Amino acid sequence: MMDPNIFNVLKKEEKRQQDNLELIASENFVSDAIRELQGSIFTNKYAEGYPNRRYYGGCENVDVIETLAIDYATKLFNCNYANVQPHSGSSANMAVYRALLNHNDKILGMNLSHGGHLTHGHSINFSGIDYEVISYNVDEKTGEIDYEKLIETAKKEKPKLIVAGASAYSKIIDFKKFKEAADTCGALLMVDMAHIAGLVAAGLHPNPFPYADVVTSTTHKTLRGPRGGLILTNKEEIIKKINKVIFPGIQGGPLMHVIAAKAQCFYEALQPEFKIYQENVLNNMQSLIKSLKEENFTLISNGSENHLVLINTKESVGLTGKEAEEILDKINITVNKNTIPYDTESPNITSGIRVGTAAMTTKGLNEIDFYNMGKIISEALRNYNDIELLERLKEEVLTITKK
Ligand code: DSN
Repeated sequence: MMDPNIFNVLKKEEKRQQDNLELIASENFVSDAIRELQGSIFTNKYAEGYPNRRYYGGCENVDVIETLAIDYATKLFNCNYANVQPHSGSSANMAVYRALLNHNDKILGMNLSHGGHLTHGHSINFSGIDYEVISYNVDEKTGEIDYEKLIETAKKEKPKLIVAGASAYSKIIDFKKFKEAADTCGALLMVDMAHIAGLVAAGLHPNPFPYADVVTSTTHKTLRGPRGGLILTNKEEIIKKINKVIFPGIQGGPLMHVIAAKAQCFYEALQPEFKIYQENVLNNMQSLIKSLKEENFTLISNGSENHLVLINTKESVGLTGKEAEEILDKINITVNKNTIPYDTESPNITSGIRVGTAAMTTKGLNEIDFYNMGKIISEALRNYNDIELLERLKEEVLTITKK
Protein backbone atom coordinates (compact mmCIF):
# COMPACT_ATOMS: atom_id res chain seq x y z
CA MET A 1 0.00 0.00 0.00
CA MET A 2 1.22 3.46 -0.77
CA ASP A 3 1.88 5.71 2.22
CA PRO A 4 -1.19 8.00 2.44
CA ASN A 5 1.06 11.05 2.88
CA ILE A 6 2.84 10.29 -0.37
CA PHE A 7 -0.42 9.40 -2.13
CA ASN A 8 -2.00 12.73 -1.12
CA VAL A 9 0.89 14.70 -2.55
CA LEU A 10 0.81 12.61 -5.72
CA LYS A 11 -2.87 13.47 -6.18
CA LYS A 12 -2.18 17.15 -5.53
CA GLU A 13 0.61 17.15 -8.12
CA GLU A 14 -1.67 15.39 -10.59
CA LYS A 15 -4.24 18.15 -10.12
CA ARG A 16 -1.57 20.85 -10.40
CA GLN A 17 -0.33 19.38 -13.67
CA GLN A 18 -3.91 19.22 -14.97
CA ASP A 19 -5.02 22.70 -13.89
CA ASN A 20 -1.91 24.72 -14.75
CA LEU A 21 -0.58 26.03 -18.00
CA GLU A 22 2.90 24.56 -17.93
CA LEU A 23 5.14 27.00 -19.76
CA ILE A 24 8.53 26.04 -18.31
CA ALA A 25 10.59 25.60 -21.46
CA SER A 26 12.49 22.53 -20.22
CA GLU A 27 9.43 20.50 -19.22
CA ASN A 28 7.09 18.23 -21.12
CA PHE A 29 4.48 15.50 -20.66
CA VAL A 30 5.53 11.97 -21.58
CA SER A 31 3.35 9.34 -23.24
CA ASP A 32 1.64 6.62 -21.22
CA ALA A 33 4.07 4.07 -22.70
CA ILE A 34 7.09 6.04 -21.48
CA ARG A 35 5.58 6.45 -18.03
CA GLU A 36 4.72 2.76 -17.87
CA LEU A 37 8.28 1.74 -18.82
CA GLN A 38 9.86 4.20 -16.39
CA GLY A 39 7.74 2.67 -13.62
CA SER A 40 8.34 -0.87 -14.81
CA ILE A 41 10.04 -3.99 -13.41
CA PHE A 42 13.25 -3.03 -15.22
CA THR A 43 13.94 -0.97 -12.09
CA ASN A 44 14.63 -4.26 -10.27
CA LYS A 45 17.61 -5.20 -12.41
CA TYR A 46 21.31 -4.54 -11.87
CA ALA A 47 23.23 -4.39 -15.15
CA GLU A 48 26.61 -2.77 -14.56
CA GLY A 49 28.53 -2.78 -17.82
CA TYR A 50 27.22 -2.60 -21.37
CA PRO A 51 25.11 -4.97 -23.55
CA ASN A 52 26.75 -8.43 -23.67
CA ARG A 53 29.53 -7.19 -21.33
CA ARG A 54 27.82 -7.11 -17.93
CA TYR A 55 29.01 -7.84 -14.42
CA TYR A 56 25.71 -9.55 -13.49
CA GLY A 57 23.77 -12.56 -14.71
CA GLY A 58 20.21 -12.41 -16.00
CA CYS A 59 20.87 -9.46 -18.31
CA GLU A 60 19.54 -11.03 -21.52
CA ASN A 61 16.43 -8.83 -21.61
CA VAL A 62 18.01 -5.56 -20.51
CA ASP A 63 20.72 -6.16 -23.13
CA VAL A 64 18.04 -6.10 -25.81
CA ILE A 65 16.48 -2.97 -24.32
CA GLU A 66 19.76 -1.03 -24.18
CA THR A 67 20.73 -2.15 -27.69
CA LEU A 68 17.36 -0.97 -29.00
CA ALA A 69 17.83 2.39 -27.25
CA ILE A 70 21.29 2.80 -28.83
CA ASP A 71 20.07 1.77 -32.30
CA TYR A 72 17.07 4.10 -32.20
CA ALA A 73 19.15 7.02 -30.85
CA THR A 74 21.83 6.74 -33.54
CA LYS A 75 19.18 6.42 -36.24
CA LEU A 76 17.26 9.41 -34.89
CA PHE A 77 20.27 11.72 -34.75
CA ASN A 78 22.12 10.24 -37.72
CA CYS A 79 25.35 9.29 -35.97
CA ASN A 80 27.42 6.19 -35.26
CA TYR A 81 27.57 5.74 -31.49
CA ALA A 82 25.46 6.44 -28.42
CA ASN A 83 25.78 6.01 -24.68
CA VAL A 84 22.26 5.97 -23.21
CA GLN A 85 23.29 5.44 -19.58
CA PRO A 86 23.88 8.99 -18.24
CA HIS A 87 21.48 9.60 -15.36
CA SER A 88 21.18 13.26 -16.36
CA GLY A 89 22.40 15.96 -18.71
CA SER A 90 24.89 17.07 -16.05
CA SER A 91 26.44 13.61 -15.75
CA ALA A 92 26.56 13.37 -19.55
CA ASN A 93 28.53 16.62 -19.65
CA MET A 94 30.77 15.52 -16.79
CA ALA A 95 31.54 12.28 -18.63
CA VAL A 96 32.55 14.12 -21.79
CA TYR A 97 34.87 16.49 -19.94
CA ARG A 98 36.45 13.64 -17.98
CA ALA A 99 36.86 11.56 -21.12
CA LEU A 100 38.39 14.26 -23.28
CA LEU A 101 40.11 16.72 -20.94
CA ASN A 102 42.66 16.82 -18.16
CA HIS A 103 42.11 18.72 -14.91
CA ASN A 104 42.54 22.48 -15.43
CA ASP A 105 42.29 22.27 -19.22
CA LYS A 106 40.57 25.25 -20.77
CA ILE A 107 36.87 25.18 -21.81
CA LEU A 108 35.09 27.91 -23.76
CA GLY A 109 31.37 27.86 -22.91
CA MET A 110 28.37 30.17 -22.99
CA ASN A 111 27.95 32.49 -20.00
CA LEU A 112 25.11 31.18 -17.78
CA SER A 113 23.43 34.56 -17.56
CA HIS A 114 23.55 34.85 -21.35
CA GLY A 115 21.68 31.59 -21.82
CA GLY A 116 24.30 28.92 -21.04
CA HIS A 117 24.16 26.17 -18.42
CA LEU A 118 25.82 25.59 -15.04
CA THR A 119 27.78 22.65 -16.48
CA HIS A 120 29.18 24.80 -19.28
CA GLY A 121 31.74 26.25 -16.89
CA HIS A 122 30.05 28.14 -14.06
CA SER A 123 32.33 28.81 -11.10
CA ILE A 124 30.02 27.12 -8.55
CA ASN A 125 29.68 23.97 -10.68
CA PHE A 126 32.18 21.08 -11.05
CA SER A 127 32.83 22.33 -14.59
CA GLY A 128 34.11 25.67 -13.33
CA ILE A 129 35.99 24.10 -10.42
CA ASP A 130 37.79 21.33 -12.32
CA TYR A 131 38.56 23.24 -15.51
CA GLU A 132 39.71 26.70 -16.47
CA VAL A 133 36.76 28.46 -18.04
CA ILE A 134 36.39 31.25 -20.54
CA SER A 135 32.85 32.38 -21.37
CA TYR A 136 31.33 33.81 -24.50
CA ASN A 137 28.37 36.18 -24.46
CA VAL A 138 25.53 37.28 -26.67
CA ASP A 139 25.66 40.69 -28.29
CA GLU A 140 24.10 43.36 -26.09
CA LYS A 141 22.02 44.88 -28.90
CA THR A 142 20.84 41.81 -30.82
CA GLY A 143 20.77 39.26 -27.97
CA GLU A 144 22.37 36.80 -30.39
CA ILE A 145 25.66 34.90 -30.17
CA ASP A 146 28.41 37.08 -31.63
CA TYR A 147 30.13 34.43 -33.78
CA GLU A 148 32.94 36.70 -34.93
CA LYS A 149 33.82 37.45 -31.31
CA LEU A 150 33.56 33.76 -30.47
CA ILE A 151 36.05 32.92 -33.20
CA GLU A 152 38.36 35.71 -32.01
CA THR A 153 38.18 34.44 -28.41
CA ALA A 154 38.92 30.88 -29.50
CA LYS A 155 41.93 32.08 -31.47
CA LYS A 156 43.25 34.07 -28.53
CA GLU A 157 42.45 31.72 -25.63
CA LYS A 158 43.08 28.39 -27.39
CA PRO A 159 40.62 26.29 -25.35
CA LYS A 160 40.88 22.53 -25.51
CA LEU A 161 37.10 22.20 -25.85
CA ILE A 162 34.31 24.52 -26.96
CA VAL A 163 30.76 23.99 -25.70
CA ALA A 164 27.88 25.04 -27.93
CA GLY A 165 24.33 24.84 -26.65
CA ALA A 166 22.14 26.69 -24.19
CA SER A 167 19.31 26.62 -21.70
CA ALA A 168 17.83 29.99 -22.51
CA TYR A 169 18.67 30.96 -26.07
CA SER A 170 15.92 31.42 -28.61
CA LYS A 171 17.80 31.57 -31.91
CA ILE A 172 19.03 28.82 -34.24
CA ILE A 173 22.58 27.84 -33.24
CA ASP A 174 25.09 27.91 -36.09
CA PHE A 175 27.17 24.79 -35.47
CA LYS A 176 29.30 25.42 -38.55
CA LYS A 177 30.50 28.69 -37.02
CA PHE A 178 31.32 26.87 -33.79
CA LYS A 179 33.35 24.36 -35.75
CA GLU A 180 35.15 27.25 -37.43
CA ALA A 181 35.98 28.62 -33.96
CA ALA A 182 37.18 25.19 -32.79
CA ASP A 183 39.34 24.75 -35.87
CA THR A 184 41.21 28.00 -35.23
CA CYS A 185 42.87 26.35 -32.21
CA GLY A 186 42.41 22.62 -32.73
CA ALA A 187 39.73 22.47 -30.00
CA LEU A 188 37.14 19.73 -29.70
CA LEU A 189 33.53 20.78 -30.23
CA MET A 190 30.88 19.55 -27.82
CA VAL A 191 27.25 20.45 -28.49
CA ASP A 192 24.83 20.23 -25.58
CA MET A 193 21.53 20.10 -27.46
CA ALA A 194 19.36 19.33 -24.42
CA HIS A 195 16.80 22.05 -25.10
CA ILE A 196 16.49 21.61 -28.84
CA ALA A 197 16.91 17.82 -29.15
CA GLY A 198 13.27 17.32 -30.18
CA LEU A 199 13.57 19.97 -32.89
CA VAL A 200 16.82 18.42 -34.13
CA ALA A 201 15.21 14.96 -34.18
CA ALA A 202 12.37 16.36 -36.29
CA GLY A 203 14.75 18.13 -38.69
CA LEU A 204 13.49 21.55 -37.60
CA HIS A 205 16.81 22.71 -36.15
CA PRO A 206 20.16 21.96 -37.84
CA ASN A 207 21.80 18.77 -36.58
CA PRO A 208 25.08 19.32 -34.65
CA PHE A 209 26.58 16.52 -36.77
CA PRO A 210 28.80 16.50 -38.79
CA TYR A 211 30.37 19.52 -37.03
CA ALA A 212 30.40 18.28 -33.42
CA ASP A 213 32.93 15.78 -32.08
CA VAL A 214 30.49 14.87 -29.37
CA VAL A 215 26.87 15.74 -28.60
CA THR A 216 25.16 15.57 -25.22
CA SER A 217 21.50 15.92 -24.40
CA THR A 218 18.81 15.32 -21.89
CA THR A 219 15.88 13.21 -23.02
CA HIS A 220 13.06 14.97 -21.18
CA LYS A 221 12.77 18.43 -22.72
CA THR A 222 11.55 18.92 -26.30
CA LEU A 223 12.49 15.28 -26.95
CA ARG A 224 9.60 14.35 -24.61
CA GLY A 225 11.15 11.31 -22.99
CA PRO A 226 12.00 10.21 -19.46
CA ARG A 227 14.26 12.33 -17.25
CA GLY A 228 17.82 11.37 -18.21
CA GLY A 229 20.92 12.00 -20.31
CA LEU A 230 22.42 10.91 -23.62
CA ILE A 231 25.82 11.12 -25.35
CA LEU A 232 26.35 10.77 -29.11
CA THR A 233 29.42 10.74 -31.35
CA ASN A 234 30.64 9.57 -34.74
CA LYS A 235 34.11 8.71 -33.45
CA GLU A 236 35.06 5.30 -32.12
CA GLU A 237 37.98 6.60 -30.04
CA ILE A 238 35.63 9.07 -28.32
CA ILE A 239 32.84 6.60 -27.50
CA LYS A 240 35.40 4.17 -26.08
CA LYS A 241 36.68 6.81 -23.66
CA ILE A 242 33.17 7.98 -22.78
CA ASN A 243 31.88 4.48 -22.10
CA LYS A 244 34.73 3.95 -19.64
CA VAL A 245 34.03 7.20 -17.84
CA ILE A 246 30.26 6.61 -17.53
CA PHE A 247 30.89 3.12 -16.15
CA PRO A 248 32.93 2.44 -14.06
CA GLY A 249 34.20 6.05 -13.95
CA ILE A 250 31.30 8.03 -12.54
CA GLN A 251 28.18 5.83 -12.48
CA GLY A 252 27.30 2.38 -11.19
CA GLY A 253 24.31 0.35 -12.31
CA PRO A 254 22.44 1.90 -15.22
CA LEU A 255 18.79 2.80 -14.61
CA MET A 256 17.37 0.12 -16.90
CA HIS A 257 13.77 1.26 -16.39
CA VAL A 258 14.80 4.74 -17.60
CA ILE A 259 16.79 3.26 -20.50
CA ALA A 260 13.68 1.28 -21.51
CA ALA A 261 11.71 4.54 -21.44
CA LYS A 262 14.48 6.27 -23.43
CA ALA A 263 14.21 3.54 -26.10
CA GLN A 264 10.47 4.23 -26.30
CA CYS A 265 11.14 7.98 -26.47
CA PHE A 266 13.50 7.56 -29.45
CA TYR A 267 11.00 5.19 -31.09
CA GLU A 268 8.25 7.81 -30.70
CA ALA A 269 10.52 10.54 -32.06
CA LEU A 270 11.17 8.43 -35.18
CA GLN A 271 7.43 8.40 -36.04
CA PRO A 272 6.04 10.93 -38.55
CA GLU A 273 3.64 12.37 -35.90
CA PHE A 274 6.62 13.62 -33.92
CA LYS A 275 7.55 16.03 -36.70
CA ILE A 276 4.00 17.39 -36.74
CA TYR A 277 4.20 17.85 -32.96
CA GLN A 278 7.46 19.81 -33.27
CA GLU A 279 6.02 21.94 -36.09
CA ASN A 280 3.14 22.78 -33.77
CA VAL A 281 5.61 23.68 -31.00
CA LEU A 282 7.23 26.22 -33.35
CA ASN A 283 3.93 27.58 -34.71
CA ASN A 284 2.54 27.98 -31.21
CA MET A 285 5.65 29.91 -30.17
CA GLN A 286 5.18 32.30 -33.11
CA SER A 287 1.56 32.84 -32.12
CA LEU A 288 2.51 33.60 -28.50
CA ILE A 289 5.18 36.02 -29.72
CA LYS A 290 2.72 37.81 -32.01
CA SER A 291 0.37 38.25 -29.07
CA LEU A 292 3.13 39.50 -26.71
CA LYS A 293 4.51 41.89 -29.31
CA GLU A 294 1.06 43.42 -29.81
CA GLU A 295 1.16 44.11 -26.07
CA ASN A 296 4.54 45.83 -26.44
CA PHE A 297 6.55 43.24 -24.55
CA THR A 298 10.34 43.33 -24.90
CA LEU A 299 11.63 39.97 -26.06
CA ILE A 300 15.31 39.04 -25.98
CA SER A 301 16.64 38.75 -29.55
CA ASN A 302 13.29 40.15 -30.61
CA GLY A 303 11.54 36.79 -30.80
CA SER A 304 12.30 33.14 -31.21
CA GLU A 305 13.31 30.52 -33.76
CA ASN A 306 12.74 27.60 -31.43
CA HIS A 307 10.47 26.46 -28.59
CA LEU A 308 11.28 29.21 -26.07
CA VAL A 309 11.32 32.94 -25.62
CA LEU A 310 12.90 35.14 -22.96
CA ILE A 311 10.75 38.07 -21.86
CA ASN A 312 12.36 41.15 -20.34
CA THR A 313 9.66 41.77 -17.72
CA LYS A 314 11.48 44.69 -16.15
CA GLU A 315 11.48 46.68 -19.35
CA SER A 316 8.03 45.47 -20.43
CA VAL A 317 6.00 45.94 -17.25
CA GLY A 318 8.40 47.11 -14.54
CA LEU A 319 8.47 43.77 -12.71
CA THR A 320 11.40 41.52 -11.85
CA GLY A 321 11.32 37.96 -13.10
CA LYS A 322 10.64 36.75 -9.55
CA GLU A 323 7.61 39.04 -9.23
CA ALA A 324 6.29 38.04 -12.65
CA GLU A 325 6.69 34.34 -11.87
CA GLU A 326 4.77 34.77 -8.59
CA ILE A 327 1.95 36.75 -10.17
CA LEU A 328 1.51 34.20 -12.97
CA ASP A 329 1.55 31.38 -10.40
CA LYS A 330 -1.55 32.96 -8.85
CA ILE A 331 -3.48 32.47 -12.08
CA ASN A 332 -2.19 28.92 -12.69
CA ILE A 333 0.44 29.82 -15.26
CA THR A 334 3.80 28.20 -14.47
CA VAL A 335 6.97 29.86 -15.78
CA ASN A 336 10.45 30.36 -14.39
CA LYS A 337 12.26 33.59 -13.62
CA ASN A 338 15.36 33.79 -15.76
CA THR A 339 18.32 36.10 -16.01
CA ILE A 340 18.46 38.02 -19.24
CA PRO A 341 21.74 38.94 -20.98
CA TYR A 342 23.54 41.75 -19.12
CA ASP A 343 21.07 41.40 -16.23
CA THR A 344 21.64 43.72 -13.29
CA GLU A 345 19.55 41.56 -10.93
CA SER A 346 20.79 38.41 -9.16
CA PRO A 347 19.78 34.93 -10.42
CA ASN A 348 17.29 34.74 -7.52
CA ILE A 349 15.50 37.88 -8.67
CA THR A 350 16.27 38.34 -12.41
CA SER A 351 14.80 40.78 -14.92
CA GLY A 352 12.92 38.27 -16.99
CA ILE A 353 11.01 35.06 -17.42
CA ARG A 354 11.53 32.14 -19.80
CA VAL A 355 8.49 30.75 -21.57
CA GLY A 356 8.25 27.61 -23.70
CA THR A 357 5.58 25.92 -25.81
CA ALA A 358 6.67 22.25 -25.79
CA ALA A 359 4.63 21.01 -22.83
CA MET A 360 1.27 22.62 -23.59
CA THR A 361 1.59 21.70 -27.28
CA THR A 362 1.78 18.08 -26.11
CA LYS A 363 -1.47 18.70 -24.24
CA GLY A 364 -3.04 19.71 -27.55
CA LEU A 365 -3.19 23.49 -27.30
CA ASN A 366 -3.13 25.36 -30.59
CA GLU A 367 -2.14 28.74 -31.99
CA ILE A 368 -5.36 30.41 -30.82
CA ASP A 369 -4.80 29.16 -27.27
CA PHE A 370 -1.23 30.48 -27.27
CA TYR A 371 -2.35 33.81 -28.71
CA ASN A 372 -4.91 34.07 -25.89
CA MET A 373 -2.25 33.11 -23.35
CA GLY A 374 -0.17 36.10 -24.43
CA LYS A 375 -3.12 38.39 -23.67
CA ILE A 376 -3.74 36.73 -20.29
CA ILE A 377 -0.05 37.06 -19.32
CA SER A 378 -0.05 40.70 -20.34
CA GLU A 379 -3.26 41.58 -18.47
CA ALA A 380 -2.11 39.80 -15.30
CA LEU A 381 1.33 41.40 -15.22
CA ARG A 382 -0.02 44.88 -15.94
CA ASN A 383 -2.84 44.67 -13.36
CA TYR A 384 -1.45 42.43 -10.66
CA ASN A 385 -3.09 44.43 -7.84
CA ASP A 386 -6.59 43.85 -9.21
CA ILE A 387 -7.62 40.69 -7.30
CA GLU A 388 -10.94 40.36 -9.12
CA LEU A 389 -9.24 40.54 -12.49
CA LEU A 390 -6.71 37.89 -11.43
CA GLU A 391 -9.61 35.64 -10.38
CA ARG A 392 -11.25 36.11 -13.77
CA LEU A 393 -7.96 35.39 -15.57
CA LYS A 394 -7.51 32.23 -13.51
CA GLU A 395 -10.97 31.11 -14.67
CA GLU A 396 -9.89 31.77 -18.27
CA VAL A 397 -6.79 29.65 -17.70
CA LEU A 398 -8.90 26.84 -16.25
CA THR A 399 -11.15 26.97 -19.31
CA ILE A 400 -8.08 26.41 -21.47
CA THR A 401 -6.62 23.63 -19.30
CA LYS A 402 -10.01 21.82 -19.19
CA LYS A 403 -9.79 21.42 -22.96
N1 DSN B 1 17.37 23.12 -15.65
C1 DSN B 1 17.28 22.97 -17.08
C2 DSN B 1 16.45 24.01 -17.70
O1 DSN B 1 15.45 24.38 -17.11
O2 DSN B 1 16.75 24.46 -18.79
C3 DSN B 1 18.60 22.89 -17.71
O3 DSN B 1 19.26 21.77 -17.21
